[in-house]
Amino acid sequence: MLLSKFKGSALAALAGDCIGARYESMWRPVAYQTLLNLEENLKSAEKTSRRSLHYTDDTEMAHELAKSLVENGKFVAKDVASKFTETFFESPPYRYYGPHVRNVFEKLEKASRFSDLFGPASEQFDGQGSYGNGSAMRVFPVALFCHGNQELLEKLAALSAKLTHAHIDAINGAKLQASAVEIALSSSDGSISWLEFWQKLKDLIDKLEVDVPEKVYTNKLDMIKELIAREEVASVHEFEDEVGTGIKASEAVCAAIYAFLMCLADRQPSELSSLSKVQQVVFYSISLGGDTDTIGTMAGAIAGAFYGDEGLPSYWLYAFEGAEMARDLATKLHELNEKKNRDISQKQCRLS
Ligand code: AR6
Ligand code: MG
Repeated sequence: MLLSKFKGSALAALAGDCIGARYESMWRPVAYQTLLNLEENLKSAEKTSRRSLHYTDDTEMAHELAKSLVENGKFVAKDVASKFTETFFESPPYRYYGPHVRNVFEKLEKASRFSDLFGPASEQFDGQGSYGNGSAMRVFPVALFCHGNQELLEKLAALSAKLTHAHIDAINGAKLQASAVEIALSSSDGSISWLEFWQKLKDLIDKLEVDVPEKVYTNKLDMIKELIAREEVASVHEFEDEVGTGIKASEAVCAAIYAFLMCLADRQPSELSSLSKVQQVVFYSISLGGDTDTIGTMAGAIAGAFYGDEGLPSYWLYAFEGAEMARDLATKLHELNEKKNRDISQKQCRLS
């Protein structure tokens, strides 16, 4: 079951990115019927073996991070930074990187030759660091790598974020998103209510937002709880006003969490009921509009880690660029996790 969850997380993250990227520049809600029509078109990918949708920077960076973790068996900041930088400079234009992250890669490569790994990110935006969602959009491999070790998860989520995003909201966003994936890996459908899931995230944010200028995640998580508990489902416009769906980590991470929790609470729109649970989460998250590829990929990573890959349509493996890579990296991260557990139990046997 755990392998299915690892693969589900990586594949649904890919799907959310590839599908969401179609609507990224619209900056308005996406109609359910538009998404259902796209899904219908994807079905032909299996017959023609034609990759129909490209992934963007979200997946590119997540896969580079995963490769580094797999190759090294640990987090090596310099290797992650050089992998991010090399792929960035080789990227086709349709990866659509964030507008300012190029500065970081140029400084990492040219100015410091990877000797100062965290300096360039901390110089962004007059020394504030970026609060963009780029730190959280790529973090799910950290959750898979650290499964079962929350302390390590928070440490690596922060380190991986700080290579490009030094603002506290971007760092906390990466920790929150990785933790949501970890809670999803550690629980199953029927074993946890939406409110229990929400409470675990709130407990984490209460701990993280002690010494911050503004408790952005605390406020947004409280609002999410209120919106889900409400009798009438909030309109996307109200959600946009109250929580947001933009390029800030605090908005996109909370939008992804909201979409997942709405489905866990069985409040997903009836128009999507013909789809599997994971598909419902991915499509519902994209329907919110805004930064759709990044909200889609983060909601997908959580939903896939929760429901596993069984509910994913087989044509998803053919429809998206990078699907084999996603499955392969998830399998390798799972193997690492199994090995770590074997090593721990052997050590315990020797000690007893
Ligand atoms: N002050 C003012 N504006 C800021 C600040 C700040 N401290 N931090 C971020 N912004 P960036 P990303 C604004 O460039 O997070 C792609 O589509 C500023 O307008 O670091 O890596 C990805 O797929 C800045 O350009 O990019 C993601 O969805 C923007 O936030 C998305 O872009 C994004 O920060 C974000 O990528
Ligand atoms: Mg993107």
